[in-house]
Amino acid sequence: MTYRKGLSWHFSHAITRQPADSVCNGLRADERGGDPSAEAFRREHAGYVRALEAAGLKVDVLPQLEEYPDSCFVEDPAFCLPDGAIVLRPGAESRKGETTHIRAGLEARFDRVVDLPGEGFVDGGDVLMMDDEIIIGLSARTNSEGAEAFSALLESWGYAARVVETPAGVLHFKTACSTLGDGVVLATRTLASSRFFDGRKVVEVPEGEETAANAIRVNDVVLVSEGFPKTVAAIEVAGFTTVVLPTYEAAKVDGGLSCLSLRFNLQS
Ligand code: CIR
Repeated sequence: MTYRKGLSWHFSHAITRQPADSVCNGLRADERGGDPSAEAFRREHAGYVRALEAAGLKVDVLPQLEEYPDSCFVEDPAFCLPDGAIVLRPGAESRKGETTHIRAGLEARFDRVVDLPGEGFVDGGDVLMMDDEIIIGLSARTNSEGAEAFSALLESWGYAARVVETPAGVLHFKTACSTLGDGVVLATRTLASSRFFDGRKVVEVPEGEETAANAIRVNDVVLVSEGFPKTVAAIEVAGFTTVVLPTYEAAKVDGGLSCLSLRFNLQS
């Protein structure tokens, strides 16, 4: 695929969803953080929406869905490109029905909305969009059948896709890395030492701050979770402007900054 400047960070719109009261029942790998408070989560979410708006985006906030505790993590059931939106098939049983609801939000913004072909699974959290390729990480949520079908669909739209193995113990591929745009990647040491990013500049997340690897570049700024000063410094040294946001409630259910929105560019 040809290099498309800004594909991974130049956005005009975002779709988000108000966290439900049931977010306290959200999926998580362990109980160490306790249950999130829906009220505190909605406060953090409002700050997140404001930050996206301040970065220049028109943000849709879809209504809360009580029957789906993880539905505020809208990144997982879909993937957006300037050409259209793809409704994915999340790998967690309790999240499968989110697709019908996200489709309605996508149809309000996109003329072209298609379903992931076949029966395989892909979570959007496993899909890293760069400016010259799209990396799909196999994980507990994304299987080969889904990744291959998704990759073929992307290729038919003119995008280069690569399927890789997410390292063991990492929920989603993007739990451990993010694109900062223009070929620069933010990654934990585990991912940085993988061969996935050969030939690219990698900003390594300092040890002990691994949670901060899930950051998002949005137009002129990089949004980073609060509490990770060494990562903020590393991103700034690499030449980016950061905006720090609290994501304590999302973190209790394994969520981060990228998971809370679908970001896309509808202006060419
Ligand atoms: C889940 O396990 O599906 C949610 N509790 C967290 C989803 C985080 N999404 C993401 O990293 N893209």
